[in-house]
Amino acid sequence: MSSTPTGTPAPKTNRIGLPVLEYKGGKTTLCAGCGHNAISERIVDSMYEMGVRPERVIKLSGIGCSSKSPAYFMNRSHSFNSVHGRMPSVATGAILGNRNLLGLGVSGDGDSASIGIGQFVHLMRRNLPIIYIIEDNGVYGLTKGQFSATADLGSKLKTGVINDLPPIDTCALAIDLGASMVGRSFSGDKKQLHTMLKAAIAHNGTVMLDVVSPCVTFNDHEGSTKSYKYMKDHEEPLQDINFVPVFDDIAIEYDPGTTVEVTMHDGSRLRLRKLEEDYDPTDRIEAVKRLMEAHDRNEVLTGIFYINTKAPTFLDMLNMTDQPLATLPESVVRPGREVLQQVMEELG
Ligand SMILES: Cc1ncc(C[n+]2csc(CCOP(=O)(O)OP(=O)(O)O)c2C)c(N)n1
Ligand code: SF4
Ligand SMILES: [Mg+2]
Repeated sequence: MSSTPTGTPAPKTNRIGLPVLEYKGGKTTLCAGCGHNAISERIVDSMYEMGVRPERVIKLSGIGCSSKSPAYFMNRSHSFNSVHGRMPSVATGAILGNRNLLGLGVSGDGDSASIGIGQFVHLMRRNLPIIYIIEDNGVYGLTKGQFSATADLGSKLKTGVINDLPPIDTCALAIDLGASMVGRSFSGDKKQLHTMLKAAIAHNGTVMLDVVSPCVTFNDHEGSTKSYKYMKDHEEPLQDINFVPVFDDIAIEYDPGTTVEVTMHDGSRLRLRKLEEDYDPTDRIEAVKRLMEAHDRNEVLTGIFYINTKAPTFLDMLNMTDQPLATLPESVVRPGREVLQQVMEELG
């Protein structure tokens, strides 16, 4: 290892010569043990490992605890905290304006599937190059835990209100609409999420990752489908799982092809069923079928469900120039007299 002039060992650097510190953000203000914090850590790790220049990244978000989280990673990157549910349109403008940027959208299940569903669906159908992460806890954490549109049917709020609507599966929706890389992970599965994020950085097109991210403050009560007790009552393999104390980060590793029960630090558990190794992630019909089957069995399927590396992106479709629009000279962006004349004649 090399050393500094003072003799202290130089920090380890990545392939572009930056230490991991250059990928960090501000100190989190989210609850200790919130799944969103673990996702931020995985983003830091994967960006560092992939050697992405921080200034190439634009972080985009809406409103919510999840949407606050870009403040807690990659301080050197560009950032835009938009209005609730409106991040997709801001992201579209930013990426169209400069296609050299690496867009990283961080949203919540409320931000994307409730108030923002209209913007979400149009982003997915355009295949804009962006990594779009939904930090999915089934509730509006920031406004004290109301159901979002991804909440499970029959789950109960602390107030006793029962959710009588079926959840929107954002992965099935994204696959149906045209996103070219779609997957689901769990904030506690370090290895899987880390690997999926690295693949996402390398992908050209819309990457939609729904990451189950427990809300330790509002999702651990009797009647919640995420609570420890609910899972204990419904899952036989509970006894094989060690209890993980609240506020401790957990890491799980498991082989593809297995189904495992995961006890989360908020006391709730998820059943994570990995896709088997011979699963064909290019078959979108099979992907949606598998997601629906998993729902019927109350299982949470994780992994890369669908990937299409050949789909044209929104930038291709619009034939966008490589040069950032703001730097184009007037001679290029201003139509000449003849062009204006032609337009006038066409209108006449
Ligand atoms: C236009 C508008 N409507 C409602 C709100 C109130 N509000 C703030 S955050 C939020 C929901 C956030 O939920 P989610 O996106 O799931 O994020 P989480 O806090 O769970 O991470 C709501 C309804 C708002 N800020 N703006
Ligand atoms: S309220 Fe829930 S979602 Fe918000 S920071 Fe706390 S644990 Fe996370
Ligand atoms: Mg939420």
